Amino acid sequence: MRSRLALALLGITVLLVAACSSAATPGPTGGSSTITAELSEWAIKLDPATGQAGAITFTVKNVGQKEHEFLLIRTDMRADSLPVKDDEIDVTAFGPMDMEMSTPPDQSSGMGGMEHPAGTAGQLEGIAAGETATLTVELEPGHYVIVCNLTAHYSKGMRADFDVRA
Ligand SMILES: [Cu+2]
Repeated sequence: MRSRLALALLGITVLLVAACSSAATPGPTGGSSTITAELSEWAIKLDPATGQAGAITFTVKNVGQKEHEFLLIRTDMRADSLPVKDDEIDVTAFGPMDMEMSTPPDQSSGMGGMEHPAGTAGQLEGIAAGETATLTVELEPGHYVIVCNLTAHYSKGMRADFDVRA
């Protein structure tokens, strides 16, 4: 009985610690305009996880064994609480990223080959194991998430929070 309670308390403590460490920790310094991202099974590691508003270059390394992709989404949601549909993130749910509302989300064309699909702020597709790709995007201050949206990769842990400071 007693040890059960202790275990339960321990579980709660672990959850609290996890919640705290995954929350954004705003610091006094600005972010970086060059970010290194490491993709693997099943994680996305950012160094650093804070960018400086303006042109930001991501150097994306696939250090895993499988092909991955890099998808940047602007949203206030945390990386681990995005809506999942059919084992993928429905990026069109985030709406067009551009300030001008000229291009509504297009349901028919799909994601293939589009450089800047509705709902994303940038993406790199089909990064083979061992490959490194780069992406430079103009970003405004705010919260972003980075995911790999290949089937089930997000759910397995390929997601990261990313903040951009003014
Ligand atoms: Cu992946």
